[in-house]
Amino acid sequence: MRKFPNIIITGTPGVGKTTTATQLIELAETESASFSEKIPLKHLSINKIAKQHNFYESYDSELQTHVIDEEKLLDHIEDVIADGAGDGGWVIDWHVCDVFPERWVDLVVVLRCEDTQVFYERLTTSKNADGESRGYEGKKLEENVDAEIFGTVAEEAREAWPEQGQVVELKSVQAEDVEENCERIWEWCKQWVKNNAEKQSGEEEGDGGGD
Ligand code: DAT
Repeated sequence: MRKFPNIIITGTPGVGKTTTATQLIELAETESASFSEKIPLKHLSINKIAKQHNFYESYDSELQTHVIDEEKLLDHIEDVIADGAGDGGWVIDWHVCDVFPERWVDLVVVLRCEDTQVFYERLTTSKNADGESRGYEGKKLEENVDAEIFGTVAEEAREAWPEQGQVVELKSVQAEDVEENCERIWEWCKQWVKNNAEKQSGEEEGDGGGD
C-alpha cells in the first residue's frame, strides 16, 4: 500500500496544470520541513515522458498534435505508479485522465478557467513548459476552447472516478488561484497521509489481535 497519495492534475491544455503541479511540489518541499513527516511529492509530466520516449502513435495534422500510444505509456509508468510499486506521492500532469486505472489514483483535480477571454489568450500567446509559444489556432484552438466551456475533462474524470469526493474542480483563472489551489491540495495530502497511517496501524493491530 502507498504511503503517500497519487494525485492527477488534469484539465484542458492551458488551464495551469504544469504551473500548479510545480508550485504544489515546491510547497510540499517547504512545508514538509515543519510537518512531522516529509511528504515527497514528485512530478510526472506525461507530455514530457511521451516526448522523451517517443510514445507517439501518429500525428493528427488537423489538430496539430501527436496521438499518444496509451498502451506503451501505461506499461512504462506502471512500474513506478501502480499498487505495490513504491511509496506513491506522484503528481500526474496530463490533459487526459480517464486512461489510468481507478486504483492508481487517490485524488483527481480538474482545473477550470471559466474566463474564456483569459483562456483564449493563454492558448494563443502563452508559452508552454519548454518555453515554446503555444500559438494555438484554427481547429485546435476552437476545440480546446469548446472543451473548456463544456467541461469535457471534468465529465470524463467523474465518469472514470464515480466515487464521491475523488474528483474536485478548482478555479484557475488568476495567479492567486494557483496559490490557493496548492494550499488546498497540500492540506488534503496531509490529511490523507494521517488517515492512511491510522488505517494501516489499525489493520496491523487487527492482524495481531486474533488467536
Ligand atoms: P497546462 O499545463 O494546463 O497546459 P500551464 O501550466 O502550462 O498549463 O499554463 C499555461 C500558461 O498560463 C502559462 O503561461 C501560465 C499561465 N497560467 C496558468 N494558470 C494560470 C493562473 N491560474 N493564473 C495566471 N496564469 C496562469
